[in-house]
Amino acid sequence: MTSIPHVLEGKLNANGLKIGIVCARFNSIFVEQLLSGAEDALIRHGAAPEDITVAWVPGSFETPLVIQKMALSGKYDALIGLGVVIQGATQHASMINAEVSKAYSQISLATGIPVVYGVVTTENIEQAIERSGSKAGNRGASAAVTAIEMANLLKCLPDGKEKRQR
Ligand code: INI
Repeated sequence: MTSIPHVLEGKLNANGLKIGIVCARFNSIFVEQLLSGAEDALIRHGAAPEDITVAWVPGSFETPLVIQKMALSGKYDALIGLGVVIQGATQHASMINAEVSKAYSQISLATGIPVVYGVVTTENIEQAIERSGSKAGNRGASAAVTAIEMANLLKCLPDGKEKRQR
C-alpha cells in the first residue's frame, strides 16, 4: 500500500482545551448521568476542571441558542449539547430532534467551532437508562471524546490564509 505523507487526525488529548457543555434540564435524571460521563472523559483525557464550562437550559430545544452564543464568544475549542428526548413522552419529540441536530450542524459550520450532538433520543425510559451510563455506554462520555478529537483536528487544519506551495 502506498504510504500517504499527510494524514490529519485529532489527538485524544484534552490538555489545554476549553470545552463548553450545554445541558437540558428536561429528563435531568438522565442528563446528569450524561454530564458526569462527559466530565469524567474530559478529565481522564487531560482537561483541567477550570477549562470546562457547564450551562443548563430548560430543554433540548433551548440548547442551540446557548451553544451558538458560546461558539460566537471565541472562548471555546469545542461545544457539546447534552439532552434526553424520549419519543413516547411527547408528540413533538421528533420535531425537537430534527431542529436541534440541524441547528448544531449549522452553528458549527457557521462558526468553525465543533458542536457535538450528545442528545440521546429514545423510544422509552429503558433505552434512556441504557444510553446514559449502563448497558449501551454513556453518550455524554462518547460526545466528550468526539469533542476532543474534533477540537484537536481543527487546530491542525490550515486556516485558508496560507499560500499553496508549488
Ligand atoms: N425536552 C427534552 O429535552 N426532552 C424531551 O423529551 C422533551 N419532551 O418530551 O417534550 C423536551 N421538551 C421540552 C423542549 O425541549 C422545550 O424546553 C420546550 O418545548 C420549550 O421550548
